[in-house]
Amino acid sequence: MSKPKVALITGVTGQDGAYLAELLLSKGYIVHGLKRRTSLFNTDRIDHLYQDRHEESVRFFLHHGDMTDSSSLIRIIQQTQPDEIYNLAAQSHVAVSFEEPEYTANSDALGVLRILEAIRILGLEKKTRFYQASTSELYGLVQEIPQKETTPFYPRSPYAVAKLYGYWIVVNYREAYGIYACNGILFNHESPIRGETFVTRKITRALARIKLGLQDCLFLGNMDAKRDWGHAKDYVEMQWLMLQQEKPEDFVIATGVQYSVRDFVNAAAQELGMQIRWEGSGVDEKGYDAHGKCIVAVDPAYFRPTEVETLLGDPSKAKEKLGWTPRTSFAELVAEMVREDLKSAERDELVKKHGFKAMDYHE
Ligand code: NDP
Ligand code: GDR
Repeated sequence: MSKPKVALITGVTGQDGAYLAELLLSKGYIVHGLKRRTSLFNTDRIDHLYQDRHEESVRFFLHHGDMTDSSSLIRIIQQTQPDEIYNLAAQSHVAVSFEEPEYTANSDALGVLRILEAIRILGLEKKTRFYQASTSELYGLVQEIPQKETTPFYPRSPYAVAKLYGYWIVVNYREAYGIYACNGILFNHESPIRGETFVTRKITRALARIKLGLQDCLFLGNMDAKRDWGHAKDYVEMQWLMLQQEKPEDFVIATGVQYSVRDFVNAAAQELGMQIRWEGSGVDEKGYDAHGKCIVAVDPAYFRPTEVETLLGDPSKAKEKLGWTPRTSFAELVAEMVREDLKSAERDELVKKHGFKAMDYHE
């Protein structure tokens, strides 16, 4: 029997990390996940994968570490000797990056360098393959429609600028040291386990709660923004495939179809059997339900100092070389997210009915 491959995933507690860990375990990998210290449990998304380390044939391990702490990264890579590293850890919220620009640069830009240097320091250049979670945010103020691998970058946030450094340091270490390292330039991808403050999940969660009377109104920022939204579960498969090629290359992963934030609201509402009537424009735009109650409104607090208005990917290269075709349509993605958020809202409704306080969060 051949030895199982060993993978290290940074950001294993995040949306993509959880799906990727699940995928690699299903392929027989030994999976190590890097997890940062938090004051509350943050392993909700991977609890179903947890294996008691005292049991035999355990294949999933968690390690405490941080993208801002070289010593922890070197130690974990030395201990685990991975065949593949998937660098998914990041301060990944664009709006938050305007509030925490220095931390975002430290984790999202220098963090990438720290891992690549760890590979060099430990002499793993020929053994360890490296995947970097690059992003369509690099295109920012778009220079070409649709965006492909050769489209010039124009980042529009501290997050995107940090990821731009990450992108180029990967290219540089590949060329300078022959490391098998590649960038997946992934367009937005969502799922029922998407973070609650990204716009898609915020919408599906809020509308499900509004439907059950647990919330009054959904406040959003720029509803004209357009994105190319795919399903995270489909996208992590491409992350893995990029590391299985003969030569390391960078790939755009996208659906090639674009919708506005308002389109997403309409699709989610429809899924819940709600019809939204829109009135007004700009900051005065409002969405009303069938009883004339305002359930969607604009709050300029969610506007960004510099916005990315439109993103649309051209995944031709991935189609040709990786055999990529998105499996989940926009309508299926919205339906799945709504279904899961409706279940959570129903649970909260039940809890409330019995006099207990339901879980809530504040942005
Ligand atoms: P999430 O925000 O869901 O997950 C981010 C992960 O990084 C979490 O596990 C988080 O830990 C961890 N993390 C954050 N900061 C640190 C740190 N300093 N040290 C160690 N771990 C840290 O992101 P996604 O899963 O959606 O995205 C994965 C990656 O892909 C990110 O790098 C993101 O920027 C990038 N990306 C995402 C796209 C998308 O549409 N989802 C598109 C393109 C790129 P914790 O759970 O403790 O917060
Ligand atoms: P994005 O995702 O910035 O594209 O980054 P997000 O869902 O946060 O925003 C998408 C668009 O919706 C607009 N918007 C709002 N956004 C949020 N979060 N909350 C709101 O209330 C709201 N109202 C309107 C935004 O202005 C924006 O135009 C995501 C992250 O996963 C990144 O890590 C990743 O790199 C990119 O996708 C590709």
